[in-house]
Amino acid sequence: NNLSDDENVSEEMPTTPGLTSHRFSQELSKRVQDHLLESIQPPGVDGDKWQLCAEEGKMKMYTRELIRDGIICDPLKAIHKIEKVTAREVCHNFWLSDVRKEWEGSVEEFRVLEKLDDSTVIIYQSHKRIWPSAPRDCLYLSSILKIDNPPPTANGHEAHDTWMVCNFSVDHAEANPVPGCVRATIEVALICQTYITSPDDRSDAIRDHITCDIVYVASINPGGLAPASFLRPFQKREYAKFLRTFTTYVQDKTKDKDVSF
Ligand code: 16C
Repeated sequence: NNLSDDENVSEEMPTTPGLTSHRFSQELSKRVQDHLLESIQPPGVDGDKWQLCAEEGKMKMYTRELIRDGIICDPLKAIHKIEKVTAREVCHNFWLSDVRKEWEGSVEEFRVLEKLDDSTVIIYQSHKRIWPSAPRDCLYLSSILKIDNPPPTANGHEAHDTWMVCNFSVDHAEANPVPGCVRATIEVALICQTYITSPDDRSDAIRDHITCDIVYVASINPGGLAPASFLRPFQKREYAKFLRTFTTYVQDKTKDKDVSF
């Protein structure tokens, strides 16, 4: 039996995330509730506002057109199913600063500005420049949470566990605007649920019987004008690249390790 609860988890891994209080607690909790009410819903349930824009294996990406003050801010919702990893492992690798550069290809500079509690940090990051646009940076709070009472799932099965990472733009005294750099604002959530399938192939390795359902939602305001003909295909490509790279990264990283629920 290679099941273990806490072995193999980095020391930075919070054991009881989301339980302390800090100056963003209320805002965080409101956003988490909204994600659990809305973001977690499969596309199609609320009047079909989401349009399927890409499909790759078990990954489906949906978007809808949204322009704010002339700026394209199309939100994205992606759903995915990956084998042999748990919700905790996926969320942990998405949240943990130490491994960010191992999978996040768009980041140039990355700094943790403040640690609000064991599961919540404020991050400044700048992104690789897309010529001839102005460079972009962003400043956001990032929190990892275990969700104890998730809403019933649309697939009719009960998840073994539910984890979430919630990222959203905040202000911070140590990250004043950088001259020449356009600040993007973000609202991102990664919601993951572990399912354990019954062993029908005689394999007794627990990892072979684990599946993780993923919902990833992102609303990014790039903070300045960029032509739609460039931005829409660019976003689609970059989100797909991220989902592919990140999920493969987590699978590779965990495959020889004990399972961490
Ligand atoms: O969620 C993701 N990553 C997290 C950790 O980094 C975090 C990230 C948020 C992304 C913030 C993006 C801000 C502007 C991006 C500038 C684009 C640079 C790309 C360079 C590529 C060589 O939650 C995964 C994020 C996946 C990112 C997809 C990219 C979406 C593009 C958004 C619009 C960019 C406008 C650029 C204008 C020229």
